[in-house]
Amino acid sequence: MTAISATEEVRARVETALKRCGVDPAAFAGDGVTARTPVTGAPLFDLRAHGPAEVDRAVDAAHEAFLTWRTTPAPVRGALVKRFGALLSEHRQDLAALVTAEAGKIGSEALGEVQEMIDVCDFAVGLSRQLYGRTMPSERPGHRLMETWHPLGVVGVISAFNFPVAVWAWNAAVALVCGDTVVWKPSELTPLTALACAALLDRAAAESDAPPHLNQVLLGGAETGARLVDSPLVPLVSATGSTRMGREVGPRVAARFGRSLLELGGNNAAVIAPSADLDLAVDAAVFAAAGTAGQRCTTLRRLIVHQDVVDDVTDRLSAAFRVLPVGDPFRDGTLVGPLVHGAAHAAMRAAVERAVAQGGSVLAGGERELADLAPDAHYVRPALVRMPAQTEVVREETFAPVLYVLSYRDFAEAVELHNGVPHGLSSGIFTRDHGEAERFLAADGADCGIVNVNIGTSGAEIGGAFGGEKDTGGGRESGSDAWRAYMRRATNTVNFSGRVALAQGVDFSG
Ligand code: UN1
Repeated sequence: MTAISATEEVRARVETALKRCGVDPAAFAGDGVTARTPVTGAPLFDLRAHGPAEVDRAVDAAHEAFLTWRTTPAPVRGALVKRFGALLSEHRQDLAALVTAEAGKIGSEALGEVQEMIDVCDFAVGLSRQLYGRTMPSERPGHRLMETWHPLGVVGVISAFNFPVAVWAWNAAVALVCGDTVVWKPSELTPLTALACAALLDRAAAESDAPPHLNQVLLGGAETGARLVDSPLVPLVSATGSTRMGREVGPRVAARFGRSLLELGGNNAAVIAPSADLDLAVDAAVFAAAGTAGQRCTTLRRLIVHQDVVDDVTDRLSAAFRVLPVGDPFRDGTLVGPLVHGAAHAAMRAAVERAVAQGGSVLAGGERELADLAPDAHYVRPALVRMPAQTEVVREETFAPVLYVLSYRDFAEAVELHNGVPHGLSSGIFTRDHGEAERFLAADGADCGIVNVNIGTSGAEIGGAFGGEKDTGGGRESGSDAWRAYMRRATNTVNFSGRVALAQGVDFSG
């Protein structure tokens, strides 16, 4: 269990997976973006970053494709997404291997992420026959009042390393059935995974006689993203990443009256009430806090536990954290893979140090592991830190596995602590008290976009709308009626009365 795959082994897996998906990395060779693996911390391939002229060309080509795609019947657009979903199923192992290699996710979570793509394709295919508008009763005789939803245009998708494919797929599958085209700027940490997905989508498009350039990938860093964000031919920018990134993207898009759909950070909490089933609560908390090495935007970062059960909960959690198998995500049995890079590790160390300085005590974890076997990688044992209060560091999002534990006396205090942070993404309560659960779900309960009962904060299904409030950015993606963000609404009034009848009873006959 302790051995770490050699970089050569990871590179070989990556090459095989890319080849099967139809990507030759040599075709993308150049400078500007280095594909790395957090499994060993080593570089895999040097890739060419796209310059501003290429961003513009990609957007122009996407706009050109949009002009055809917008009049392609939505169910026909759905047929393309159906084919894409089938290709994703066929290549699920290849894509999962790439996700593990570039994002460091364990096999089961990497496969889960690919499953999320397949599921959202299914969802979007159904949606392609359900882009419903409403009809309303007109106040005028012989008139019909209705709304029509039309395709919007080119959607710029900016995605993060931690969900290198699922979040793009939420956007792309829905955007495509809505009649939009996509230009995708993936995280520079996960370029290969993006190229593989794009190649499969191109294959699906070619097999479906769809126009070229429905989806294009732009490799590069912040400048590449900024060029996309500023493009007037991109009416919607859907960006997932840090709150800092969202603060730049949102105003820039708004300045040109574009729309942005922001899915930013989270500082997610769960409340454990005295009536909770503690076995269930602890199991759920361990996955939510330590899964994906604490690098989900939905990761559980704060646990707010009733004072009567807090010692019991921390004892159980400490025991669980101490034995979590940390190691090579390619190995069966590993549950916690590496952090994505050294900066993430430095941020974790700094947060734990600050927590201690602010009165906290580390109950378990926090140490670096496997440094002898993989000196350039960053494996850590998830940290459990008991805090005397919701101090400054607790109110911040640190993108690493650090779980702060706070205690509360009454329900109102629990909700206040819960909501007392800038972010508002995901939350949960563990309780057997039905009334308390309902109060948590109510208007004056948890203030997040995702609020769960007896479920941790991470691992949402694609059928619901995903996103959150406050510093999380307010966007909603994936299921429910999130599709509306990808379309424009036209209100239509049709007069079949044969005479002029003005609304609000206005008489203009003189
Ligand atoms: C993210 O971390 O950006 O709910 C997305 C979850 C996943 C998606 C997370 N379905 O944890």
